[in-house]
Amino acid sequence: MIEVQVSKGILSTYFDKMQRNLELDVAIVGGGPSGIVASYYLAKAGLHVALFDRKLSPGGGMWGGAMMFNQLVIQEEAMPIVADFDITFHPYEDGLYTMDSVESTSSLLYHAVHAGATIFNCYSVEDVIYKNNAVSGVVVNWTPVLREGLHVDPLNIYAKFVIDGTGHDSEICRVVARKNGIKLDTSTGGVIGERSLDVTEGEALVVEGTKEIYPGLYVCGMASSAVSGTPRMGPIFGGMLMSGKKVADMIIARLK
Ligand code: 48F
Repeated sequence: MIEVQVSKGILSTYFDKMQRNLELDVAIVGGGPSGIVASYYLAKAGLHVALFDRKLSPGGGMWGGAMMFNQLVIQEEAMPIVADFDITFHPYEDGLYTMDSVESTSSLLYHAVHAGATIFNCYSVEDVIYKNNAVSGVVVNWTPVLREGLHVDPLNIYAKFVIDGTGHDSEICRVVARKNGIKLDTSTGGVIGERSLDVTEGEALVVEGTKEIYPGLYVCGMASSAVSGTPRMGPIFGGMLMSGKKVADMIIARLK
């Protein structure tokens, strides 16, 4: 009966997919531009990587351009990454390029999945697995469960490395520091919080701050600005792409 086949097709393949992703090389929390770019390069290098995003539509702050004007600006240094994702671009002024934010976001997602990354949408990472003074995986729950405040326990997923790509709130860094009484690799040992906007400094420091912030836990994108207390940069996206590639390259160098 076709009606039942449809249901069985979804359930059996979904749970296969989930079981294949219970033990990972890398778990990425947050499907903004930096996390998606990281997932692409990690998967392309042959690593087992899954990305978890709490929203129905991953892509983070990239869909809306700025103030919902759906265009992006990217600087010259990030253009090799734009080429890897086959995004249409137009030269603008002074080494800057513009592109359509919907095409850009969907291209990132398309290429990440085709490179072999698995994306789980509607998953909120509420905690990490923390053993022997290191982060060793993520603790996930359905976003609607958390939104409704339902008292339902999560599931656990092992990963050799976790990437915090949760954007401005650097949620995973916060939870690791708060729950385990440890010091992160920041000047205060905690999450400092992002500073006000400075495009030049913000773009440079977001890439510089992309690093292993605690054993087993890397940070990329705006989460790296927020944790280390560097300026936000607004709707220029080259730093996000370069941060995603940098974190992937760092982990590939360790695992390969
Ligand atoms: O903020 P976001 O787009 O991440 P990003 O890669 O890029 C930042 C830019 O979009 C922009 C900017 C650039 O100039 O400033 O803001 O740093 O996306 C973060 C994603 O993480 C998800 C959230 O739904 C969003 O899609 N997310 C956040 N916390 C969690 C999470 C969580 N605990 N579990 C799962 N997903």
